[in-house]
Amino acid sequence: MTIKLYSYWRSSAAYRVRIALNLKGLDHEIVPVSLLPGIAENRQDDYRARNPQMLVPFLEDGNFSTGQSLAILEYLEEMYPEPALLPADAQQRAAVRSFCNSICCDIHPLNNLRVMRYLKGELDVSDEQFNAWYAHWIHEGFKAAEIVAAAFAGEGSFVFGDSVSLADTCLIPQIYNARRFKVPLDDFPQLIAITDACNQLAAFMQAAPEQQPDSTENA
Ligand SMILES: N[C@@H](CCC(=O)N[C@@H](CS)C(=O)NCC(=O)O)C(=O)O
Repeated sequence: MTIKLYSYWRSSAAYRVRIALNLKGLDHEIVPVSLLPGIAENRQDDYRARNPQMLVPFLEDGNFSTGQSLAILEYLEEMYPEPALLPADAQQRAAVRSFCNSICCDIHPLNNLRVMRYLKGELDVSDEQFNAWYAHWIHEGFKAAEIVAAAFAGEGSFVFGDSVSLADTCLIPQIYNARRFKVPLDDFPQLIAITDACNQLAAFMQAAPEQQPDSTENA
């Protein structure tokens, strides 16, 4: 049975899962869900019935379904363990999960679409204030991520050395977001080197926002 991923091209949470599906070589269908104001397919009844949180990504695998990108990544890892995206050693696994959480729990939620809309809409913050908010949380998170990744710099091209892991699937979409909002990344040379290495791999290239069926980037 084909795996279905409900996704929006610019959703970095969905981008994490797209990378993992590709790295694992899993046959899957991308089902685009528009998050654009005025369309908001994620808020329509049929999508809400599927995912009451009304967010992407959302994964269906046969009769099973779940939302939340980290839960999806862990599910894929347990159901389809090869190639492994978590190390065999429990302590190393904890380190990878910690890195993932630092991005997915401590950066992304502060800068995601509904937070941005609330800041600009209800709170009426200026573009300048908004950009400062956005860059602040990226910088706070990336300062720590750079130190973690730099410790493995001599050991390979990825966050944790020579094996691609869930850490890379979480980092690269967050770098995409930072670049999209023109956040200076000069202080994070190791994160950029990792991003360049990952983006040479077909699994990452094919998961990129501009490669998605609903992308308007090249329209
Ligand atoms: N913690 C969730 C975050 C998911 C999330 O925020 N998705 C955004 C796109 S990146 C979304 O669906 N936003 C729609 C909305 O806020 O209406 C995860 O990791 O899956």
